[in-house]
Amino acid sequence: MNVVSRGFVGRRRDRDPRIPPGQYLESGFPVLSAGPTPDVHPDRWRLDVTAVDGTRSSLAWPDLMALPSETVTVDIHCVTKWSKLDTTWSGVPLDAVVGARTAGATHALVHSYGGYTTNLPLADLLGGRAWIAHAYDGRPLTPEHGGPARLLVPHLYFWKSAKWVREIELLRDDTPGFWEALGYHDYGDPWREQRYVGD
Ligand SMILES: Nc1nc2c(c(=O)[nH]1)N[C@H]1C(S)=C(S)[C@@H](COP(=O)(O)O)O[C@H]1N2
Ligand SMILES: [Mo]
Repeated sequence: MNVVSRGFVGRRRDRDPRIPPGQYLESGFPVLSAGPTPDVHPDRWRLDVTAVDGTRSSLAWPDLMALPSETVTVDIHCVTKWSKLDTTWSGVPLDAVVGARTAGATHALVHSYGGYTTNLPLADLLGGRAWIAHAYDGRPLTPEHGGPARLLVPHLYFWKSAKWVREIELLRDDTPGFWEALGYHDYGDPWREQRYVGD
């Protein structure tokens, strides 16, 4: 590739190398929800982890808060083509949440309050690449963005980051979630533009 032209396009904000193909830079924070925002108070919030043998563990809000949180700055990419750079979240790594319960599992189906679901390979939830996020920009996560807590998986299209997370169901097989059953890509890698089935 020609070094001069690469330097030239690199100065354009909409060609920031952190923006995946087909995406544009968004500076606001759009709200995308397939249904109404559920009202989930931390007092009644619960996160269940269901293992492949059907056994279930359940975290209440104080349990989540007692786990070590990380603060991360990541880029997020919605399949509707906006990308937002340098978003800062605090959350508990999934490793600490599903950690010892993964025997026999290859995938997860993540369930939200309100009924939304999304599926991911278990490996994409582990290794410090996914969090149960409870704060955005140093403040508690607002309800429209998934508060009190949402999944954050920034390396996949943002529809995989289930808001109002309720349950992580560990599975021996892959099962499509809400958008995946409607024709969206099963995996959703923004760098490979995996928007729809067949991409
Ligand atoms: N429970 C739930 N989670 C969801 C969604 C939804 O409709 N319901 N929309 C997804 C989509 S398509 C995107 S782009 C992001 C949007 O998150 P935001 O509204 O905080 O920007 O949430 C994802 N998680
Ligand atoms: Mo999205």
